[in-house]
Amino acid sequence: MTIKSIAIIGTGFSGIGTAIRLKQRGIEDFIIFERAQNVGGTWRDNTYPGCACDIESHLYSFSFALNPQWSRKFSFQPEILNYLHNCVNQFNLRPHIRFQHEVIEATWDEAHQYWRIQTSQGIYTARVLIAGTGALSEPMIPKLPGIDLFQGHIMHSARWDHQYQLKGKKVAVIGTGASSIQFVPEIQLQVDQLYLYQRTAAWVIPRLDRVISKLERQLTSKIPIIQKILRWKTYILREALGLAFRYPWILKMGEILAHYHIKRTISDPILQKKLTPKYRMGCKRILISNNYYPALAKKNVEVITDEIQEIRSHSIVTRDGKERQIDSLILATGFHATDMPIATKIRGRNGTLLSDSWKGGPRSYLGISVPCFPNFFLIMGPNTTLGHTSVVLIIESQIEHILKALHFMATHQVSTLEVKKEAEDQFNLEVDQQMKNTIWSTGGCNSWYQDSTGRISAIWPASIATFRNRVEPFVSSDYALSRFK
Ligand code: N01
Repeated sequence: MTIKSIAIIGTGFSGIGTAIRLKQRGIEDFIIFERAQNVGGTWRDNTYPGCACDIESHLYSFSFALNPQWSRKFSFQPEILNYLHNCVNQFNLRPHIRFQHEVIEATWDEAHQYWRIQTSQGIYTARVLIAGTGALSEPMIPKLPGIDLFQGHIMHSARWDHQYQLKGKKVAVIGTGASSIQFVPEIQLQVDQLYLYQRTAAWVIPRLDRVISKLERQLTSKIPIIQKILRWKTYILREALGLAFRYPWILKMGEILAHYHIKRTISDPILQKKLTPKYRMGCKRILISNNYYPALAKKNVEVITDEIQEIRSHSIVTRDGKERQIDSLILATGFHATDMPIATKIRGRNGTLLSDSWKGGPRSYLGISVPCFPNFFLIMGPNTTLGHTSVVLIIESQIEHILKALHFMATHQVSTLEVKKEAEDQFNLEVDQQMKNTIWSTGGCNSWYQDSTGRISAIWPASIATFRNRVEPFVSSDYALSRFK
């Protein structure tokens, strides 16, 4: 069995970005496991109508693979997926990818000092394991009473069934987060009746989208510096926006805008009230849409805020005793974000499972390394999600750290690198201190940024500049090292 230097799990932005940067450094001895038949991660899996990015494409793309051809300010899913395909082709990554290879379990082999990776198509070994599986890969199916007894059509927003015709049907949607607000206006046009079950109203502001003209695209193609300037402009504006999450009084202005957005688009005061959030803006992801509220005001839509009591074979019953007959149930209920399923598949020293070591409260050093898990790197690990800007910036910083770690290993004959517990504790202390006065701590909401222990372990509490300064340097003294004998 040949031992690979590096194994990567996943071909989303994290896996593809890592592979590109490895190749740019002249490293070819790596393999990528992908459970699906094609690349793209969450942008492959989420194909619901209206699926789009709420961050500007010039920033939601790699700095080392700029795309001058974006057709809109905020791209739709097919264009982002196409971009990822182009990256794979441009950097010739396909020979490295093993499609339909689901990682069943990866175990650190202490005797041989490598990772033993059991996939759905056999066992592989690698000195270094990089998990690029992200936080939004496994759909969350809510444990609602009776959900298993539902006899109609059911799907999760991240696993859209395009064969099923919604036209003329009575459809229930559970959830009013980032995914829901994108597809609800699309399906409202087709369905006979739409019941939208809302547990918590979201803060929604206008989407300032626009088409990027052919002339603009030609200019960015011919004069690449223009695209870099556009990226910088967006980066700086979004960093400035990030201040609002740490100084929540600034968000008052956003709240005024959002209230106005509701009043401008909805005339029914009862519906206005239902859609007005009861927590501070920013505590949950701020959503952008121009067509969500107008869709909810249509005659074939009912927004239901009573708690779901039970799901029956063809209906949903709420606490107020009302039963609504439905043909189809769409779960827009998000993902297993803080209880990342990949953690149940990674065994470090002494066979310890990552999920057992986390015990429902994921922690790490820089969102990358975890004690007892040698030569293992996460991308988009704990405390790396963002509320204000592009996560691709986080991914790029983490990749830089990992590249430096790999370079250090190669130039210092290091066989294993394992982060020290003190370094991890220090990092989490810093994160928790920075989190204290942010809107995520004080905003009065429950969100998927909190884990089962109540700690906010999903989101990064500061700016990208702070993240870069902390993450991009490789501080070897934060790691315990052993060398090849
Ligand atoms: O999921 P969500 P999502 N009973 O977790 C409700 C990213 N994203 O798929 O708020 C009833 O936001 C839940 O209610 P509540 C982005 O990072 C990015 O929409 O918990 N309701 C909520 O309304 C985003 O944050 C883009 O009270 C239940 C909804 O389901 C992340 O994906 C685009 C329930 C879940 O909302 C997830 O978004 C789309 C229950 N038992 C998504 N359980 C970009 O543009 C859950 N809910 C980059």
